[in-house]
Amino acid sequence: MNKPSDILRLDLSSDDLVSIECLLSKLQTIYKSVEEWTFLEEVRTLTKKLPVTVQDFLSEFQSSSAPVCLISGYQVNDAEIGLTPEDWTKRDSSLPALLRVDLLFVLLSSMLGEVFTWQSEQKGHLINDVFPIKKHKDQQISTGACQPIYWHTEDAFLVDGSRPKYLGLFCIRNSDVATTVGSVSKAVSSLPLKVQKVLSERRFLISPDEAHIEGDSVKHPRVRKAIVERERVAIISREDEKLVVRLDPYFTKCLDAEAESAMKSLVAAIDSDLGQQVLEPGHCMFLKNDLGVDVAVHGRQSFSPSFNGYDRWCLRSRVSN
Ligand SMILES: O=C(O)CCC(=O)C(=O)O
Ligand SMILES: [Fe+2]
Repeated sequence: MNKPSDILRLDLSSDDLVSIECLLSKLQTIYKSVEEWTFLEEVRTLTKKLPVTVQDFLSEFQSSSAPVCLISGYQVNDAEIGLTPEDWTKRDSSLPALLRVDLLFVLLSSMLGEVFTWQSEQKGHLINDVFPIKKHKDQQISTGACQPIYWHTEDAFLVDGSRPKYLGLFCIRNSDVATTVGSVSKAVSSLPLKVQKVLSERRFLISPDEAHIEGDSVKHPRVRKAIVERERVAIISREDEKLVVRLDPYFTKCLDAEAESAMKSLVAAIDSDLGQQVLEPGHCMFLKNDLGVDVAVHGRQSFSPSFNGYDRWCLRSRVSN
């Protein structure tokens, strides 16, 4: 994953940018938020108005074996985007520059499927904010900072069919904090068949991560179910030619010594080929999160937050089939 060629890339041309700006200006006169139901009803149709190069690129990503893609070139106007909020309740989504980014991100994400969210995280806002929040700074959570986020697939604790198929990250502001990315398929295929078999057996327990168990989130049925029922799960399984993955070692308990050792081998294989991508303002990255010829894990380096309004800020989307 270290080689830049491992990530499928598109750098937007000046023509693409002009047509994106035109589209966003028009949409901005109609919709005041990406959460307006009229926008959400129309969004799949509106994706047809994205430049053909972008549509083709995202279709190619879907059908390719690449686990990660990156679209670059969009210019975020840092002065107009406003300060990085203290927490997501303080976000001013009506700021025109921020609304443009929200619209673009939901449009791009909707090319891959349906954007969805969880009531248990950030009060069910469609797009999650990823920036450091003071009270989370030392936690293993995307709104933390001082701990590296150990690599994972998103929502690994959730049952089959409810995890995001794709995860999107759109960078608004960053200095040089790297997102880590790794290929699960490469790592799995480097392991002996005996180890692969152990990983595909129900010998693991995955707990919800801290973002889902904050405050009253545990009241939400899916989260409760995961905590109360503690279902034994497999880390990998196969669906036709594809790999189904739920991998979050930080929150996983291996139920016997063989399972522990298989997990250790998988972790070492992923670590040995873990790549780093510094997301720059305007970068939009999508990861195959759950099912694919290859699936990506992602995480993040630690950093020192300043809480002065200029900390790193990304948006995150979850996309289903
Ligand atoms: O901040 C990042 O680059 C990724 C953090 C993360 O794991 C997430 O937002 O799901
Ligand atoms: Fe994540």
